[in-house]
Amino acid sequence: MKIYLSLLTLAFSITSFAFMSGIDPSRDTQGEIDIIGATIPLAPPSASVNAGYVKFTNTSDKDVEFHSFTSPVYDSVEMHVMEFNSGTAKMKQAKMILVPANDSIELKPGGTHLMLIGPRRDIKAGEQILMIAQDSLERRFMLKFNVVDFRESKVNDQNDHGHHNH
Ligand SMILES: [Cu+2]
Repeated sequence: MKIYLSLLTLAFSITSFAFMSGIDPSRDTQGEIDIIGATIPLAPPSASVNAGYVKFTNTSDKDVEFHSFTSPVYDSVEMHVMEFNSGTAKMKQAKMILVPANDSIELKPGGTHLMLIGPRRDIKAGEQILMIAQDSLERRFMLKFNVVDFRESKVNDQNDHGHHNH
């Protein structure tokens, strides 16, 4: 739990500046959902799944139900909740994520999260991954997830040396 908390703190400090917008201007949803700290922790290159974390704040007086998430970078994105049964935790796919009116929901390690399945290319720390959420009214919300390397390994820095040519 302590680890989770410190990861979250780090995630917020890194990404909070980047999240003033995130709403598709072609739909009339401006200001309704605040998207805070959308983060994808960098996964090993061989990983076939990863997770996405974000806090949604609903500033309207109507519930918002997200029914689907898609990303051009992943084969599929599922909504997962955690189920706790006699001491064990298990992920379970959910049909929707509810953001109650005038309330927030936080997708975080150990809780509800987005499961990112089948990356279509290499994903690097520091880049932004586009995701599109669709709600029950078929409105679309554009989200930008920051890919963050929480390992902060010095060894990794050395390995990367000489690869800054793009
Ligand atoms: Cu999951």
